[in-house]
Amino acid sequence: MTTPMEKFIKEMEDFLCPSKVYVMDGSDEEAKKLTKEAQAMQVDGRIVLKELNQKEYPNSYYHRSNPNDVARTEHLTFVCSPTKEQAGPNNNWLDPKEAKTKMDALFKGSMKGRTMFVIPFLMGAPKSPYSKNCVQITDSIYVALSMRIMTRVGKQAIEKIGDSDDFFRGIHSIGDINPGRRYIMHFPQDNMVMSFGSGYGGNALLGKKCYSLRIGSYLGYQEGWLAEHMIIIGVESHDGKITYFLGAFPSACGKTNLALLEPVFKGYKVWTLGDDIAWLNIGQDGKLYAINPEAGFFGVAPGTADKTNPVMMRTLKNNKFFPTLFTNTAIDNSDNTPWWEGLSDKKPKDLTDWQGEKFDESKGSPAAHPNSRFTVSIYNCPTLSKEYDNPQGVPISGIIFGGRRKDTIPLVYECKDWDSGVFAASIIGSETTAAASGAQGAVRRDPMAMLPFCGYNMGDYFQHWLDMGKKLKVQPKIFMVNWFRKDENGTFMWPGFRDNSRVIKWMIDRINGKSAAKDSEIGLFPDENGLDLTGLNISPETMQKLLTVNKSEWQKEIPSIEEFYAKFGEKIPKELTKLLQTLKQKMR
Ligand code: OXD
Ligand code: MN
Repeated sequence: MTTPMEKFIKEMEDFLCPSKVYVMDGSDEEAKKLTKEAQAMQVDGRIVLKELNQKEYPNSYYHRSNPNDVARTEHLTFVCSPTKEQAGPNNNWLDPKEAKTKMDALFKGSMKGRTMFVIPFLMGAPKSPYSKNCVQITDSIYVALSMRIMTRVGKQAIEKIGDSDDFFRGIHSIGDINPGRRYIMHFPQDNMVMSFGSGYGGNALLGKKCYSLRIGSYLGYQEGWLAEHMIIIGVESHDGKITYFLGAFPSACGKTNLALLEPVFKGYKVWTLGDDIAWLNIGQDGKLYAINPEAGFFGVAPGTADKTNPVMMRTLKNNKFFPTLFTNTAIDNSDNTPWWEGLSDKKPKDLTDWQGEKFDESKGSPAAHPNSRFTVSIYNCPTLSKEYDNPQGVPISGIIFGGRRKDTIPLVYECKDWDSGVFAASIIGSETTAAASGAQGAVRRDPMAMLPFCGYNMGDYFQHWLDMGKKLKVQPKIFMVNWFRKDENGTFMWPGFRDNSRVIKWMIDRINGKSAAKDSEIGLFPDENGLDLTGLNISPETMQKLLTVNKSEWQKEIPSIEEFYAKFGEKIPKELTKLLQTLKQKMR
Protein backbone atom coordinates (compact mmCIF):
# COMPACT_ATOMS: atom_id res chain seq x y z
CA MET A 1 0.00 0.00 0.00
CA THR A 2 1.26 3.49 -0.80
CA THR A 3 1.36 5.80 2.21
CA PRO A 4 0.22 9.45 1.90
CA MET A 5 3.88 10.48 2.22
CA GLU A 6 4.93 8.20 -0.64
CA LYS A 7 2.03 9.50 -2.70
CA PHE A 8 3.11 13.10 -2.03
CA ILE A 9 6.71 12.31 -3.05
CA LYS A 10 5.54 10.65 -6.27
CA GLU A 11 3.24 13.56 -7.14
CA MET A 12 6.08 15.99 -6.55
CA GLU A 13 8.46 13.94 -8.66
CA ASP A 14 6.00 13.83 -11.57
CA PHE A 15 5.34 17.55 -11.28
CA LEU A 16 8.85 18.90 -10.68
CA CYS A 17 10.67 16.45 -13.00
CA PRO A 18 13.98 16.13 -11.10
CA SER A 19 16.73 13.90 -12.44
CA LYS A 20 16.98 12.19 -9.06
CA VAL A 21 14.97 11.84 -5.84
CA TYR A 22 16.79 11.55 -2.55
CA VAL A 23 14.97 10.90 0.74
CA MET A 24 17.01 12.05 3.71
CA ASP A 25 17.61 9.65 6.61
CA GLY A 26 19.25 12.23 8.90
CA SER A 27 22.34 10.09 9.59
CA ASP A 28 25.87 11.41 10.18
CA GLU A 29 27.11 9.49 7.12
CA GLU A 30 24.52 11.28 5.02
CA ALA A 31 25.60 14.69 6.33
CA LYS A 32 29.23 13.86 5.51
CA LYS A 33 28.28 12.69 2.02
CA LEU A 34 26.15 15.77 1.28
CA THR A 35 28.76 18.15 2.69
CA LYS A 36 31.33 16.60 0.41
CA GLU A 37 29.04 16.80 -2.60
CA ALA A 38 28.26 20.45 -1.85
CA GLN A 39 31.96 21.27 -1.90
CA ALA A 40 32.24 19.95 -5.43
CA MET A 41 29.06 21.48 -6.72
CA GLN A 42 28.29 24.82 -8.35
CA VAL A 43 24.84 26.33 -7.98
CA ASP A 44 24.01 29.76 -9.37
CA GLY A 45 27.65 30.10 -10.46
CA ARG A 46 29.06 29.55 -6.96
CA ILE A 47 30.62 26.60 -5.15
CA VAL A 48 27.94 25.71 -2.56
CA LEU A 49 30.23 25.02 0.41
CA LYS A 50 33.86 25.72 1.16
CA GLU A 51 35.72 24.14 4.01
CA LEU A 52 36.82 26.58 6.72
CA ASN A 53 39.82 26.30 9.03
CA GLN A 54 39.02 22.98 10.73
CA LYS A 55 41.28 23.64 13.69
CA GLU A 56 39.72 26.97 14.64
CA TYR A 57 36.20 26.13 13.51
CA PRO A 58 35.87 22.34 13.45
CA ASN A 59 33.19 20.94 11.13
CA SER A 60 32.49 24.36 9.67
CA TYR A 61 31.75 25.32 6.08
CA TYR A 62 31.19 28.53 4.22
CA HIS A 63 28.36 29.44 1.87
CA ARG A 64 27.96 32.58 -0.20
CA SER A 65 24.51 33.39 -1.55
CA ASN A 66 23.39 35.41 -4.52
CA PRO A 67 23.60 39.09 -3.43
CA ASN A 68 19.91 39.47 -4.29
CA ASP A 69 19.00 36.78 -1.76
CA VAL A 70 20.22 37.76 1.69
CA ALA A 71 17.16 38.36 3.87
CA ARG A 72 13.47 37.61 4.29
CA THR A 73 11.35 39.27 1.64
CA GLU A 74 8.16 40.26 3.41
CA HIS A 75 6.66 41.95 0.35
CA LEU A 76 6.86 38.63 -1.52
CA THR A 77 5.41 36.62 1.38
CA PHE A 78 1.67 35.83 1.27
CA VAL A 79 -0.89 34.18 3.49
CA CYS A 80 -3.47 32.62 1.19
CA SER A 81 -6.45 31.95 3.43
CA PRO A 82 -9.94 31.72 1.89
CA THR A 83 -10.69 35.39 2.66
CA LYS A 84 -8.55 38.52 2.90
CA GLU A 85 -10.07 39.24 6.30
CA GLN A 86 -8.79 35.93 7.69
CA ALA A 87 -5.24 36.86 6.67
CA GLY A 88 -5.75 40.35 8.10
CA PRO A 89 -4.08 43.65 7.28
CA ASN A 90 -0.87 42.25 8.78
CA ASN A 91 -0.40 39.90 5.81
CA ASN A 92 -0.21 40.13 2.05
CA TRP A 93 -3.09 38.09 0.76
CA LEU A 94 -3.87 36.24 -2.43
CA ASP A 95 -6.85 34.03 -3.19
CA PRO A 96 -5.64 30.43 -2.62
CA LYS A 97 -6.73 29.23 -6.08
CA GLU A 98 -5.01 32.13 -7.80
CA ALA A 99 -1.90 31.64 -5.67
CA LYS A 100 -1.73 27.93 -6.48
CA THR A 101 -2.09 28.57 -10.20
CA LYS A 102 0.70 31.13 -10.04
CA MET A 103 2.98 28.84 -8.04
CA ASP A 104 2.20 25.75 -10.13
CA ALA A 105 3.33 27.64 -13.22
CA LEU A 106 6.64 28.47 -11.55
CA PHE A 107 7.21 25.01 -10.07
CA LYS A 108 6.22 22.85 -13.04
CA GLY A 109 9.37 21.10 -14.24
CA SER A 110 11.54 23.44 -12.15
CA MET A 111 13.80 20.64 -10.89
CA LYS A 112 14.89 19.36 -14.31
CA GLY A 113 18.51 18.21 -14.08
CA ARG A 114 18.51 18.65 -10.30
CA THR A 115 18.14 16.37 -7.31
CA MET A 116 14.86 16.60 -5.46
CA PHE A 117 15.64 16.26 -1.77
CA VAL A 118 12.83 14.91 0.37
CA ILE A 119 13.24 16.00 3.98
CA PRO A 120 10.96 14.25 6.45
CA PHE A 121 11.28 16.22 9.69
CA LEU A 122 9.73 16.86 13.07
CA MET A 123 9.20 20.16 14.76
CA GLY A 124 9.54 19.31 18.45
CA ALA A 125 10.91 16.23 20.20
CA PRO A 126 9.69 12.90 18.78
CA LYS A 127 7.87 11.93 21.98
CA SER A 128 6.30 15.30 22.59
CA PRO A 129 2.49 15.50 22.38
CA TYR A 130 3.08 18.97 20.95
CA SER A 131 5.47 18.05 18.12
CA LYS A 132 4.35 18.15 14.48
CA ASN A 133 5.08 16.02 11.42
CA CYS A 134 6.48 17.68 8.34
CA VAL A 135 7.93 16.93 4.89
CA GLN A 136 9.86 19.47 2.83
CA ILE A 137 10.82 19.06 -0.79
CA THR A 138 13.77 21.14 -2.03
CA ASP A 139 16.27 21.27 -4.87
CA SER A 140 18.91 23.04 -2.77
CA ILE A 141 21.59 20.94 -1.11
CA TYR A 142 22.40 23.95 1.13
CA VAL A 143 18.77 24.02 2.30
CA ALA A 144 18.80 20.24 2.83
CA LEU A 145 21.92 20.45 5.01
CA SER A 146 20.59 23.49 6.87
CA MET A 147 17.27 21.74 7.57
CA ARG A 148 19.21 18.86 9.08
CA ILE A 149 20.79 21.30 11.55
CA MET A 150 17.65 23.28 12.31
CA THR A 151 15.12 20.43 12.68
CA ARG A 152 14.93 16.73 13.53
CA VAL A 153 15.35 15.15 10.11
CA GLY A 154 15.10 11.57 8.90
CA LYS A 155 14.20 8.19 10.36
CA GLN A 156 12.48 9.45 13.50
CA ALA A 157 10.20 11.62 11.35
CA ILE A 158 9.52 8.87 8.79
CA GLU A 159 8.54 6.54 11.63
CA LYS A 160 6.32 9.10 13.30
CA ILE A 161 4.55 10.04 10.08
CA GLY A 162 4.01 6.35 9.19
CA ASP A 163 0.88 6.00 7.10
CA SER A 164 -0.68 9.18 8.41
CA ASP A 165 -1.86 11.95 6.10
CA ASP A 166 -1.43 14.49 8.87
CA PHE A 167 1.81 16.21 7.94
CA PHE A 168 2.88 19.67 6.81
CA ARG A 169 3.82 19.85 3.14
CA GLY A 170 6.62 22.29 2.29
CA ILE A 171 7.47 22.68 -1.39
CA HIS A 172 10.61 24.64 -2.16
CA SER A 173 12.69 25.36 -5.23
CA ILE A 174 15.38 27.97 -5.63
CA GLY A 175 14.25 28.31 -9.27
CA ASP A 176 16.61 30.75 -10.93
CA ILE A 177 17.02 32.93 -7.79
CA ASN A 178 15.27 35.77 -9.48
CA PRO A 179 13.50 38.27 -7.19
CA GLY A 180 11.00 38.81 -9.99
CA ARG A 181 9.98 35.16 -9.70
CA ARG A 182 10.21 34.85 -5.91
CA TYR A 183 7.16 34.08 -3.75
CA ILE A 184 6.64 32.53 -0.34
CA MET A 185 3.01 31.42 -0.28
CA HIS A 186 1.35 30.03 2.84
CA PHE A 187 -1.83 27.97 2.70
CA PRO A 188 -2.78 27.61 6.38
CA GLN A 189 -6.00 25.69 5.69
CA ASP A 190 -4.04 23.10 3.66
CA ASN A 191 -1.11 22.90 6.09
CA MET A 192 1.15 23.75 3.15
CA VAL A 193 3.75 26.29 2.01
CA MET A 194 5.09 26.83 -1.51
CA SER A 195 8.32 28.83 -1.65
CA PHE A 196 10.03 29.66 -4.93
CA GLY A 197 13.11 31.61 -5.96
CA SER A 198 15.05 32.07 -2.70
CA GLY A 199 17.56 29.98 -0.75
CA TYR A 200 17.65 32.36 2.25
CA GLY A 201 16.92 30.71 5.63
CA GLY A 202 13.76 32.61 6.54
CA ASN A 203 12.32 32.02 3.05
CA ALA A 204 13.61 28.51 2.37
CA LEU A 205 14.02 26.55 5.63
CA LEU A 206 10.29 26.01 5.72
CA GLY A 207 10.25 24.53 9.24
CA LYS A 208 11.26 27.89 10.64
CA LYS A 209 9.26 31.09 10.08
CA CYS A 210 6.90 29.58 7.49
CA TYR A 211 5.74 26.53 9.42
CA SER A 212 6.64 27.06 13.07
CA LEU A 213 5.30 30.61 13.11
CA ARG A 214 2.92 31.44 10.25
CA ILE A 215 1.22 28.05 9.81
CA GLY A 216 1.88 27.20 13.49
CA SER A 217 0.15 30.35 14.76
CA TYR A 218 -2.91 29.49 12.68
CA LEU A 219 -2.91 25.89 13.97
CA GLY A 220 -2.52 27.24 17.50
CA TYR A 221 -5.54 29.50 16.98
CA GLN A 222 -7.57 26.48 15.83
CA GLU A 223 -6.27 24.06 18.45
CA GLY A 224 -5.87 26.26 21.53
CA TRP A 225 -2.14 26.95 21.76
CA LEU A 226 0.31 29.69 20.74
CA ALA A 227 3.22 29.69 18.29
CA GLU A 228 5.49 32.57 19.23
CA HIS A 229 8.66 34.37 18.12
CA MET A 230 10.32 33.80 21.48
CA ILE A 231 13.43 32.56 23.20
CA ILE A 232 13.10 30.08 26.06
CA ILE A 233 15.55 30.19 28.96
CA GLY A 234 15.83 28.69 32.42
CA VAL A 235 17.55 31.03 34.86
CA GLU A 236 19.21 29.28 37.75
CA SER A 237 19.55 31.47 40.85
CA HIS A 238 22.00 31.15 43.77
CA ASP A 239 19.56 28.78 45.59
CA GLY A 240 19.72 26.32 42.66
CA LYS A 241 16.13 27.04 41.64
CA ILE A 242 15.43 27.41 37.92
CA THR A 243 12.87 29.97 36.74
CA TYR A 244 11.75 29.64 33.13
CA PHE A 245 11.21 32.68 30.94
CA LEU A 246 10.07 33.42 27.42
CA GLY A 247 11.41 36.46 25.61
CA ALA A 248 9.98 38.06 22.47
CA PHE A 249 11.93 40.68 20.57
CA PRO A 250 11.73 41.75 16.93
CA SER A 251 14.48 40.40 14.67
CA ALA A 252 18.05 41.39 15.55
CA CYS A 253 17.28 42.95 18.95
CA GLY A 254 19.69 40.70 20.82
CA LYS A 255 17.38 37.71 21.29
CA THR A 256 20.14 35.21 20.67
CA ASN A 257 22.48 37.01 23.10
CA LEU A 258 19.80 36.84 25.78
CA ALA A 259 19.17 33.16 25.11
CA LEU A 260 22.85 32.40 25.77
CA LEU A 261 23.47 34.99 28.47
CA GLU A 262 26.21 34.69 31.08
CA PRO A 263 24.78 36.49 34.12
CA VAL A 264 27.04 38.91 35.98
CA PHE A 265 26.11 37.38 39.34
CA LYS A 266 27.86 34.48 40.99
CA GLY A 267 25.56 31.50 41.43
CA TYR A 268 23.31 32.56 38.54
CA LYS A 269 23.27 30.71 35.24
CA VAL A 270 21.18 30.81 32.09
CA TRP A 271 20.19 27.45 30.61
CA THR A 272 19.27 27.72 26.95
CA LEU A 273 16.21 26.04 25.43
CA GLY A 274 15.62 28.14 22.32
CA ASP A 275 16.65 31.39 20.63
CA ASP A 276 13.85 32.09 18.15
CA ILE A 277 10.61 30.12 18.37
CA ALA A 278 8.45 28.77 21.19
CA TRP A 279 5.25 26.75 21.08
CA LEU A 280 3.12 27.34 24.16
CA ASN A 281 0.55 24.93 25.51
CA ILE A 282 -1.52 24.84 28.66
CA GLY A 283 -0.52 21.81 30.73
CA GLN A 284 -2.81 19.57 32.78
CA ASP A 285 -1.93 21.66 35.84
CA GLY A 286 -3.16 24.86 34.16
CA LYS A 287 0.35 26.28 33.78
CA LEU A 288 1.89 27.54 30.55
CA TYR A 289 4.45 25.12 29.07
CA ALA A 290 6.94 25.91 26.30
CA ILE A 291 8.78 23.74 23.81
CA ASN A 292 11.27 24.86 21.20
CA PRO A 293 10.20 23.18 17.95
CA GLU A 294 13.62 23.81 16.37
CA ALA A 295 16.93 22.02 16.86
CA GLY A 296 19.43 24.69 15.89
CA PHE A 297 20.32 28.36 15.82
CA PHE A 298 20.16 30.44 12.65
CA GLY A 299 21.84 33.48 14.17
CA VAL A 300 23.01 36.86 12.96
CA ALA A 301 26.84 36.82 12.86
CA PRO A 302 27.77 40.53 13.01
CA GLY A 303 28.13 41.64 16.61
CA THR A 304 28.69 38.09 17.90
CA ALA A 305 32.01 37.94 19.74
CA ASP A 306 33.71 36.71 22.90
CA LYS A 307 32.74 40.01 24.54
CA THR A 308 29.07 40.04 23.53
CA ASN A 309 28.19 36.35 23.38
CA PRO A 310 30.98 34.07 24.60
CA VAL A 311 28.64 31.08 24.82
CA MET A 312 27.73 31.39 21.13
CA MET A 313 31.41 31.65 20.21
CA ARG A 314 31.95 28.40 22.13
CA THR A 315 28.94 26.86 20.39
CA LEU A 316 30.38 27.77 16.99
CA LYS A 317 33.71 26.19 17.81
CA ASN A 318 32.20 23.05 19.31
CA ASN A 319 32.51 20.11 16.93
CA LYS A 320 29.92 17.71 18.30
CA PHE A 321 27.19 18.02 15.69
CA PHE A 322 28.13 18.16 12.05
CA PRO A 323 28.27 20.53 10.15
CA THR A 324 28.11 24.23 11.13
CA LEU A 325 27.47 26.65 8.26
CA PHE A 326 28.47 30.30 7.86
CA THR A 327 26.62 32.28 5.21
CA ASN A 328 27.66 35.64 3.71
CA THR A 329 30.26 36.48 6.34
CA ALA A 330 33.67 37.72 5.19
CA ILE A 331 36.69 35.40 5.11
CA ASP A 332 40.00 36.18 6.80
CA ASN A 333 42.43 34.90 4.20
CA SER A 334 45.34 34.70 6.64
CA ASP A 335 43.83 31.62 8.28
CA ASN A 336 40.63 30.79 6.34
CA THR A 337 38.30 31.67 9.21
CA PRO A 338 34.96 33.45 8.95
CA TRP A 339 35.00 37.11 9.96
CA TRP A 340 32.34 39.70 10.56
CA GLU A 341 32.07 43.21 11.92
CA GLY A 342 32.35 43.12 15.70
CA LEU A 343 34.18 39.78 15.88
CA SER A 344 37.50 41.46 16.66
CA ASP A 345 38.41 45.07 17.43
CA LYS A 346 40.97 45.11 14.65
CA LYS A 347 39.95 44.20 11.13
CA PRO A 348 42.12 41.47 9.61
CA LYS A 349 44.36 42.83 6.83
CA ASP A 350 43.46 40.38 4.11
CA LEU A 351 39.71 39.90 3.90
CA THR A 352 37.45 38.61 1.17
CA ASP A 353 34.07 40.29 1.51
CA TRP A 354 30.70 38.54 1.51
CA GLN A 355 30.41 38.95 -2.25
CA GLY A 356 33.74 37.23 -2.89
CA GLU A 357 35.70 40.40 -3.67
CA LYS A 358 38.87 41.59 -2.02
CA PHE A 359 37.63 43.79 0.82
CA ASP A 360 38.25 47.46 0.23
CA GLU A 361 37.57 49.57 3.30
CA SER A 362 37.51 52.80 1.30
CA LYS A 363 34.22 51.74 -0.31
CA GLY A 364 32.53 52.23 3.06
CA SER A 365 30.47 49.02 3.08
CA PRO A 366 30.90 46.22 5.59
CA ALA A 367 32.98 43.12 4.85
CA ALA A 368 30.30 40.73 6.11
CA HIS A 369 26.69 41.23 5.09
CA PRO A 370 24.81 42.83 8.05
CA ASN A 371 22.45 39.84 7.94
CA SER A 372 25.18 37.22 7.52
CA ARG A 373 24.35 34.14 9.53
CA PHE A 374 25.57 30.98 11.19
CA THR A 375 23.57 27.77 11.23
CA VAL A 376 24.57 25.57 14.14
CA SER A 377 23.01 22.71 16.06
CA ILE A 378 21.54 23.51 19.47
CA TYR A 379 23.27 20.32 20.73
CA ASN A 380 26.60 22.16 20.31
CA CYS A 381 25.52 24.77 22.85
CA PRO A 382 27.40 24.31 26.15
CA THR A 383 24.55 25.91 28.12
CA LEU A 384 21.83 23.69 26.61
CA SER A 385 19.20 22.97 29.29
CA LYS A 386 18.76 19.33 30.24
CA GLU A 387 15.05 19.96 29.80
CA TYR A 388 15.48 20.85 26.11
CA ASP A 389 14.18 17.48 24.93
CA ASN A 390 11.51 17.18 27.63
CA PRO A 391 8.37 16.23 25.67
CA GLN A 392 6.14 18.34 27.94
CA GLY A 393 8.33 21.44 27.72
CA VAL A 394 9.13 23.70 30.66
CA PRO A 395 6.71 25.63 32.91
CA ILE A 396 6.91 29.36 32.28
CA SER A 397 6.91 31.93 35.12
CA GLY A 398 7.74 35.11 33.20
CA ILE A 399 7.33 36.52 29.72
CA ILE A 400 9.66 39.31 28.60
CA PHE A 401 8.68 41.54 25.68
CA GLY A 402 10.92 44.17 24.18
CA GLY A 403 11.84 46.27 21.20
CA ARG A 404 14.64 48.50 20.04
CA ARG A 405 13.67 52.03 21.05
CA LYS A 406 15.93 55.00 21.59
CA ASP A 407 13.20 56.75 23.61
CA THR A 408 9.75 56.35 25.27
CA ILE A 409 9.99 52.77 26.56
CA PRO A 410 11.73 52.42 29.95
CA LEU A 411 14.43 49.87 30.71
CA VAL A 412 11.91 47.60 32.43
CA TYR A 413 8.42 47.50 33.88
CA GLU A 414 6.08 44.78 35.02
CA CYS A 415 2.54 44.69 33.67
CA LYS A 416 -0.12 44.56 36.35
CA ASP A 417 -1.94 41.56 34.96
CA TRP A 418 -2.22 39.30 31.90
CA ASP A 419 -4.52 41.63 29.93
CA SER A 420 -2.30 44.68 30.51
CA GLY A 421 0.63 42.53 29.40
CA VAL A 422 -1.18 41.52 26.22
CA PHE A 423 -1.98 45.21 25.64
CA ALA A 424 1.65 46.30 26.18
CA ALA A 425 2.87 43.54 23.85
CA SER A 426 0.28 44.47 21.22
CA ILE A 427 1.73 47.99 20.95
CA ILE A 428 5.45 47.10 20.80
CA GLY A 429 7.33 49.32 18.40
CA SER A 430 10.84 48.69 17.18
CA GLU A 431 13.39 50.31 14.93
CA THR A 432 13.79 48.12 11.84
CA THR A 433 17.04 46.22 11.19
CA ALA A 434 18.77 44.20 8.47
CA ALA A 435 16.95 40.88 9.11
CA ALA A 436 14.29 41.89 6.59
CA SER A 437 14.92 43.74 3.38
CA GLY A 438 13.69 47.34 3.27
CA ALA A 439 14.28 50.60 5.15
CA GLN A 440 16.30 50.40 8.36
CA GLY A 441 15.93 52.49 11.51
CA ALA A 442 12.25 53.48 11.20
CA VAL A 443 9.91 52.57 14.09
CA ARG A 444 7.34 50.03 13.10
CA ARG A 445 4.69 48.46 15.33
CA ASP A 446 5.57 44.84 15.88
CA PRO A 447 3.07 43.29 18.31
CA MET A 448 4.58 40.39 20.27
CA ALA A 449 7.43 40.65 17.69
CA MET A 450 5.05 38.66 15.48
CA LEU A 451 4.03 41.18 12.82
CA PRO A 452 5.88 39.40 9.98
CA PHE A 453 5.02 35.95 11.33
CA CYS A 454 1.37 35.85 12.41
CA GLY A 455 -0.40 33.63 9.87
CA TYR A 456 -3.87 35.08 10.46
CA ASN A 457 -5.63 38.33 11.35
CA MET A 458 -3.75 39.96 14.21
CA GLY A 459 -7.00 41.20 15.73
CA ASP A 460 -8.05 37.55 16.16
CA TYR A 461 -4.56 36.79 17.42
CA PHE A 462 -4.89 39.41 20.20
CA GLN A 463 -8.22 37.88 21.19
CA HIS A 464 -6.58 34.44 21.24
CA TRP A 465 -3.90 35.75 23.62
CA LEU A 466 -6.60 37.16 25.93
CA ASP A 467 -8.52 33.87 25.79
CA MET A 468 -5.39 31.85 26.59
CA GLY A 469 -4.95 34.03 29.69
CA LYS A 470 -8.46 33.17 30.82
CA LYS A 471 -7.75 29.45 30.45
CA LEU A 472 -4.51 29.57 32.47
CA LYS A 473 -4.81 28.65 36.15
CA VAL A 474 -1.43 30.23 36.80
CA GLN A 475 -0.61 33.23 34.63
CA PRO A 476 3.06 34.04 34.07
CA LYS A 477 4.06 37.62 34.91
CA ILE A 478 4.58 39.82 31.86
CA PHE A 479 7.49 42.27 31.72
CA MET A 480 8.39 44.92 29.14
CA VAL A 481 12.04 45.81 28.53
CA ASN A 482 14.08 48.14 26.33
CA TRP A 483 17.85 47.65 26.35
CA PHE A 484 18.36 50.29 23.68
CA ARG A 485 17.53 53.69 25.21
CA LYS A 486 19.80 56.52 24.18
CA ASP A 487 20.61 59.85 25.84
CA GLU A 488 20.57 63.31 24.22
CA ASN A 489 23.96 62.55 22.63
CA GLY A 490 22.78 59.34 21.05
CA THR A 491 24.76 57.12 23.47
CA PHE A 492 23.20 53.95 24.88
CA MET A 493 22.26 54.56 28.53
CA TRP A 494 22.17 50.93 29.65
CA PRO A 495 25.22 48.69 29.07
CA GLY A 496 23.08 45.76 27.91
CA PHE A 497 24.47 42.27 27.22
CA ARG A 498 25.55 40.53 30.46
CA ASP A 499 24.19 43.39 32.55
CA ASN A 500 20.70 42.54 31.35
CA SER A 501 20.90 39.74 33.93
CA ARG A 502 20.43 42.46 36.58
CA VAL A 503 16.98 43.11 35.17
CA ILE A 504 16.20 39.39 35.03
CA LYS A 505 17.29 38.95 38.64
CA TRP A 506 14.71 41.59 39.61
CA MET A 507 12.06 39.69 37.64
CA ILE A 508 12.88 36.49 39.52
CA ASP A 509 12.55 38.39 42.80
CA ARG A 510 9.18 39.73 41.67
CA ILE A 511 8.02 36.25 40.67
CA ASN A 512 9.02 34.97 44.10
CA GLY A 513 7.39 37.94 45.87
CA LYS A 514 10.78 39.06 47.17
CA SER A 515 10.96 42.58 45.81
CA ALA A 516 8.66 45.57 46.12
CA ALA A 517 7.70 47.67 43.09
CA LYS A 518 6.61 51.24 42.39
CA ASP A 519 3.39 51.94 40.60
CA SER A 520 3.28 54.12 37.49
CA GLU A 521 1.00 55.04 34.58
CA ILE A 522 2.16 52.02 32.59
CA GLY A 523 3.02 49.36 35.17
CA LEU A 524 5.34 48.52 38.04
CA PHE A 525 8.94 49.74 38.25
CA PRO A 526 11.76 48.40 40.43
CA ASP A 527 11.95 50.49 43.60
CA GLU A 528 15.19 52.17 44.73
CA ASN A 529 16.83 48.92 45.76
CA GLY A 530 15.06 46.70 43.27
CA LEU A 531 17.79 46.39 40.64
CA ASP A 532 21.08 44.95 41.86
CA LEU A 533 23.63 47.37 40.37
CA THR A 534 26.63 46.11 42.34
CA GLY A 535 29.82 46.67 40.39
CA LEU A 536 28.12 48.69 37.67
CA ASN A 537 29.25 52.22 37.02
CA ILE A 538 25.96 53.94 36.27
CA SER A 539 24.73 57.22 37.76
CA PRO A 540 21.49 57.52 39.73
CA GLU A 541 20.40 60.20 37.22
CA THR A 542 20.78 57.75 34.34
CA MET A 543 18.86 55.10 36.27
CA GLN A 544 16.18 57.67 37.00
CA LYS A 545 15.89 58.44 33.27
CA LEU A 546 15.81 54.74 32.41
CA LEU A 547 13.00 54.05 34.85
CA THR A 548 10.50 56.85 34.37
CA VAL A 549 7.51 57.51 32.21
CA ASN A 550 8.09 60.45 29.91
CA LYS A 551 4.57 61.69 29.26
CA SER A 552 5.46 63.91 26.31
CA GLU A 553 7.15 60.98 24.53
CA TRP A 554 4.08 58.80 25.19
CA GLN A 555 1.80 61.52 23.87
CA LYS A 556 3.73 61.35 20.59
CA GLU A 557 3.49 57.56 20.65
CA ILE A 558 -0.26 57.25 21.10
CA PRO A 559 -1.42 58.48 17.65
CA SER A 560 0.76 55.89 15.95
CA ILE A 561 -0.73 53.16 18.19
CA GLU A 562 -4.23 54.39 17.34
CA GLU A 563 -3.36 54.37 13.68
CA PHE A 564 -2.07 50.81 13.97
CA TYR A 565 -5.14 49.58 15.86
CA ALA A 566 -7.41 51.34 13.35
CA LYS A 567 -6.10 49.08 10.57
CA PHE A 568 -7.78 46.14 12.30
CA GLY A 569 -11.14 47.88 12.79
CA GLU A 570 -13.65 45.83 14.74
CA LYS A 571 -11.20 42.96 15.13
CA ILE A 572 -9.32 44.70 17.95
CA PRO A 573 -10.68 43.20 21.18
CA LYS A 574 -12.68 45.63 23.32
CA GLU A 575 -10.42 44.99 26.31
CA LEU A 576 -7.46 46.37 24.34
CA THR A 577 -9.32 49.43 23.02
CA LYS A 578 -10.30 50.21 26.61
CA LEU A 579 -6.73 49.87 27.83
CA LEU A 580 -5.59 52.21 25.06
CA GLN A 581 -8.18 54.80 26.15
CA THR A 582 -6.99 54.50 29.75
CA LEU A 583 -3.37 54.96 28.68
CA LYS A 584 -4.31 58.03 26.69
CA GLN A 585 -6.08 59.58 29.67
CA LYS A 586 -3.17 58.86 31.97
CA MET A 587 -0.70 60.53 29.62
CA ARG A 588 -2.64 63.81 29.38
C1 OXD B 1 15.13 35.53 12.12
C2 OXD B 1 14.29 36.71 12.03
O1 OXD B 1 15.78 35.20 11.14
O2 OXD B 1 13.57 36.98 12.99
O3 OXD B 1 15.12 34.91 13.18
O4 OXD B 1 14.33 37.40 11.01
MN1 MN C 1 13.50 35.45 14.47
